[in-house]
Amino acid sequence: MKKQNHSIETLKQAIENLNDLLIISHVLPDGDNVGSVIAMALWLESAGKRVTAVINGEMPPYYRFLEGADRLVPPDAVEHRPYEGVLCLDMSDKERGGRVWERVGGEPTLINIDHHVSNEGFGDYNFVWSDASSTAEIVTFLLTEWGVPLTRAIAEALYTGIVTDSGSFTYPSTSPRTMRMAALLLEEKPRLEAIRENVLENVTFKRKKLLAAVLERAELSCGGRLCHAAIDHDAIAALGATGPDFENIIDHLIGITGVEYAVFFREMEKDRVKVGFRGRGGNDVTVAASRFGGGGHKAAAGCSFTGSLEDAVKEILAVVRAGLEAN
Ligand SMILES: [Mn+2]
Repeated sequence: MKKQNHSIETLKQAIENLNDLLIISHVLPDGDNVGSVIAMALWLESAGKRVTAVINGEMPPYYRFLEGADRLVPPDAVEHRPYEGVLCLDMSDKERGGRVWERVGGEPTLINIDHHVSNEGFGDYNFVWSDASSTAEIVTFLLTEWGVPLTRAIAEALYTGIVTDSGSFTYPSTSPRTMRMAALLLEEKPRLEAIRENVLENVTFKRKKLLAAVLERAELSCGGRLCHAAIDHDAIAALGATGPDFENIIDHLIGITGVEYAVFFREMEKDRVKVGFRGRGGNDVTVAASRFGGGGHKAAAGCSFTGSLEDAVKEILAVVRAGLEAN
């Protein structure tokens, strides 16, 4: 059962009581989690806390320009010791933190700040707004409510998080509050051109080649309403593509004229397939994703499949097609 949110004041008190914090987010880092982690780390460090901020995977090159990005350490570099608190940002559940938990000793207070619909409140303190565009939007709200002065570096990190997670303010989760939070951040004059050049218009040759390989494998079905593509581990290895190269690649499948449902299959290793779902036109992709143990938002979800790439495609598309044909 979903737990109720703690009040803004209770949450602030909980964080202020902690002097030694680990800040973590989900594996396969994206703009929202990198931005939110950086913003919280910059604030808590300036407040005199001992802070270990984690980048849970390879730092995507697009976010390296952010001030504070170089303070983030990979899970392997996290000291294995007790922590007073773990601040979990943009994580639908505890497991999304992956291997970093192996480094966490003691009985830390867990603080959970997130915007995923499937987040049931795994923290000792929870603040989950499933209607927010991004965790960065929530962090902006909390920091300003708490009277934390926003610096340019904090604003840039959070603005990047909102821009990336809201599809540059176009996803349905974009609300008047999203714009109000963005307006507060703009007061600090984040370098918009740097955000555009680094985040929105900065694609490596390798990633373009990966996109070509994915589109080469794309197939339409259900009268053109469904588009899927599957790429095996050997092809990925031949391209040298890694985690960050795959970010948003599925948008190129859902963005095809007439397509209202997209599924992308990426073979991670033998018998493990990562599956991404995107929907539009009212399709709720969490229905299929949750059937396979995953979750996410109505328009964007994911799951991990144990079994061959072939079986993943067969079994998951069967569920998706049955859903699509029913409406
Ligand atoms: Mn997010």
